Amino acid sequence: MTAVGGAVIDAVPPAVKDWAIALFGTADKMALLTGMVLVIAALAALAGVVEQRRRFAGVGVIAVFALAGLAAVLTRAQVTPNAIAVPFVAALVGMVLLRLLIRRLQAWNTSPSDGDGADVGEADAGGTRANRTEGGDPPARRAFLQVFAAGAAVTAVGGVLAAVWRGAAAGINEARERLRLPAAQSAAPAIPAGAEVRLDGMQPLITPNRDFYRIDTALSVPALDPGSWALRVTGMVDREIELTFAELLAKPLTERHITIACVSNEVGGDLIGNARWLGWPVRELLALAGPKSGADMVLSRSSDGWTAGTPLEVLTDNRDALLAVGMNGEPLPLEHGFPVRLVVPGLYGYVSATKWLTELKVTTFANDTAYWTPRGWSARGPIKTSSRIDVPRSGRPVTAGSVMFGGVAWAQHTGIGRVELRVNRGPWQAAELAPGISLDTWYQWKLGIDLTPGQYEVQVRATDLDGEPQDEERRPVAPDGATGFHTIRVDVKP
Ligand SMILES: Nc1nc2c(c(=O)[nH]1)N[C@H]1C(S)=C(S)[C@@H](COP(=O)(O)O)O[C@H]1N2
Ligand SMILES: [Mo]
Repeated sequence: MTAVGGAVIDAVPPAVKDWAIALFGTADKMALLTGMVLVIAALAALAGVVEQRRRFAGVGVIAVFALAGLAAVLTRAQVTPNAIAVPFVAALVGMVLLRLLIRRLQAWNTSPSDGDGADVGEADAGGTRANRTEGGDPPARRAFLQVFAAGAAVTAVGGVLAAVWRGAAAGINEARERLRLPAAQSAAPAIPAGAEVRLDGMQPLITPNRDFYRIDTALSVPALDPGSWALRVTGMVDREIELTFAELLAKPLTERHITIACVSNEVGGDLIGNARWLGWPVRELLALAGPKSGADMVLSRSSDGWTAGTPLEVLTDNRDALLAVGMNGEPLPLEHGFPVRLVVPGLYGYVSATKWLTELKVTTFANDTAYWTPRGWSARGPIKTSSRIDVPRSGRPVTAGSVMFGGVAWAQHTGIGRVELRVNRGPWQAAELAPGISLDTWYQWKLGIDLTPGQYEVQVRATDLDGEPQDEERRPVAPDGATGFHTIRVDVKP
């Protein structure tokens, strides 16, 4: 089912831009899954109905659906024996169940007076009794049983799929729990005193793993075995390289705080987080491979075939672009790319932060296209300087007097120079900027403003360390990131 979903996602025509945009979000994944469950339920019901009319017709419906599932699995990049077996097993279970239930139903229909319904449960027994009191042919009961048969078939199919995936994920979770990451050779710089502004309602400076936003196209989280994981460096290189997880852990590792953000983050949104990442600098791996002249892009690929295109220059300059294995002192959580992902300071996730990483292909922007590029998103995605007001919460009333404002600002890899607020489009007032952990992380800020009772509009603006203010013009997230000032309404009570 997830393979079908994945194929659906991939098949979205690039022209259907809004669709693709929506899929950056996580809630839409639920909508897609719900839609698929409904389709499967409808198909199962259809199988039940036609099987009743004609023997094996319903079995045929299931077979066609299973073949569609198989086709979907085979067109996915990650074809595992399990994934191929799933449609077969599910179809077989569905067919056997359907035949059994239809036989039971037909036996009933030919002798309506026999059978007490005890072996099909409470609800069915009730239904049977009700029909019997009406006497004659029980179409209501038949319809009920058809739905029951269909429901059972759906449950069987869904159950097999879920069990196969859960079994795999549980094993990998155990492997992750057992894993002990080595200490960093180059430790993360200490967090400066005062970097964390302690105001009620502020987000923590370091985002805990469980609260870290999650964005990807994966309907089920890939469960990769670190024991068999390998990263291949291919394409325009002097030497192709294959690196195992053990080899990666044996490298001198670097630990850094880096704030990553999603291109779909709206102004004021929460698709951004700051973590302490442990990994090996990508530039060192690329240096071993030796990129050929003319190459200008690295196409990174995940186990499920998703790709990001990152400028080669960004991965080879002095910034700490990492092949990350650790997040806030633990192995990467499965949802955040276990066992290995990319983390690149200064670029949106869709062009850099490949989770469940399996390949780095050195290539060119002219010859290769990453996943989101034909779907309405820019091939290049540097993070735009931005800022957010977290305190007070928009629309939450506050008391007149000195009202405390607080929030974050980021200009990854350049650093924040200043943050200002303005009330009702008045003059900009400088906020108190806390020291940043590094140029690659967000900074926190706060400012008390005296306000008398009334309604106010408050805006925030960040300026980077090069003196570039953030863009005032309101632009949507597509094609390369939203701009505009985060604006909140404040209701000041006497
Ligand atoms: N394999 C894979 N990696 C991916 C994606 C994806 O869809 N598949 N999405 C990217 C996007 S758009 C973002 S914003 C970041 C989000 O990383 P996170 O979920 O760890 O916050 O992952 C990136 N890496
Ligand atoms: Mo993203």
